[in-house]
Amino acid sequence: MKSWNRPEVPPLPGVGPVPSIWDTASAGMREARPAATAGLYVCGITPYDATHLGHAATYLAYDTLIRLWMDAGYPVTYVQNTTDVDDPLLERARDTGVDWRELADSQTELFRGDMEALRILPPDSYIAVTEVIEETANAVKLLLDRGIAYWVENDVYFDSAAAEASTPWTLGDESRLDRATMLQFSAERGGDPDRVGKHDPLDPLLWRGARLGDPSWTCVLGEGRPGWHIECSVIAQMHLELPFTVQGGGSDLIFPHHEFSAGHATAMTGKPFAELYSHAGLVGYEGEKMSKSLGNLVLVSRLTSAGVDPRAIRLTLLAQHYREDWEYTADLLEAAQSRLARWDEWASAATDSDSVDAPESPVLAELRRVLAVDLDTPAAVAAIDAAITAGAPATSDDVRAVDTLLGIRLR
Ligand code: 5CA
Ligand code: ZN
Repeated sequence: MKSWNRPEVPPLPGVGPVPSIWDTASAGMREARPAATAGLYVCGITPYDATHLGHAATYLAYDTLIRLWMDAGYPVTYVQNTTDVDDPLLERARDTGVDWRELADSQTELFRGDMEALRILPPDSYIAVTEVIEETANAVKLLLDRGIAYWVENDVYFDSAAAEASTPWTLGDESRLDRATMLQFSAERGGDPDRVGKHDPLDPLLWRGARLGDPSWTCVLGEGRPGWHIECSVIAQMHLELPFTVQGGGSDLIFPHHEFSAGHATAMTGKPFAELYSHAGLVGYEGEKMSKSLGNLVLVSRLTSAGVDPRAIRLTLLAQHYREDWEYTADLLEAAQSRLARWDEWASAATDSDSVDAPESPVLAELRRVLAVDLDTPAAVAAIDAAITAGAPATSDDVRAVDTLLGIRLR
């Protein structure tokens, strides 16, 4: 599927450090040091009600990670999916009387435009689930043949116990949650722990047999469509070498989604899925997690069409640490707008330092230092504020560093 246009990332003098990030699976800070090429998979949107500030914050976190890898001299292969066929999307299409494909296409297009406006680097492979139905069905067939999946009526489930017995994956490896929490999250996040006939209430759906009025495809399993976790498992395996460097997404995906995407992949390949499992905090609004189901959304496109500079939206998000849960308020956007004006003024008086051979400026050194420790964008923002307050005139390298590492092109 078409991705979106890539913003320019200017080269900087010298080389940045390899970033470290928090790893959910080992509950610690780990150096995200790529083998040769950095491999990144970030779970994409389910295309309806795109793009709210929670989505934008999550994609911005991994955009920052990519910028740091590039600055450290690593090539990056970045893969993202779009869940263009799934229960909530189909439900929305039915409720609004829109064809589900049309809904998915138009919302994906809106998302592309928002990502471009925010200058978020595009994935190298942007893959819709409907593009990999056959591959997914084959993957499920493989798991059935190996005895790691089983039928319940027309549907196929992953057999967690069989996977634990015959593969290196263990339930809880990625999420580190106790069983009671897993059961709760399974019920809240698309699972069906109460389905009769499953071997374990936590076993997730791999394949959903055709239902009347539901889209379905004919393949090795008969008629149906993929379950949720298997889609990311298959798409990642098609475009990245396992284990790839970082699996990313919002913290609402820790369980069951990332736990089982990894479990499915390991069951298929015998290899770990990713080296690191990274999760962004959730953005709230008016006291709740910003979510499509609650409808408390602040959409990027609504802000930009009201005339808000997308750079101010980006700066609002950068001023928060990606791993914290936080709540959006209009005050935060206003603060970012004033900050952006101040930064623009600073940049407009920049003296020419130029040339990639010049030594690292103090501003660049500070940005590199703070960002390399768990993508500390608030500290990077504070460093620019401090340089301006200290009255140090900007050099063109400083301005370029803000562009390359923070993705904000000052004027
Ligand atoms: N299509 C699946 C992933 S395979 C999905 O979760 N789609 S989504 O549209 O619900 O979310 C897209 C991405 O945004 C996911 O990484 C999700 O974790 C993240 N996300 C959703 N809501 C928020 C929020 N309020 N704050 C931060 N990130 C969020
Ligand atoms: Zn996913």
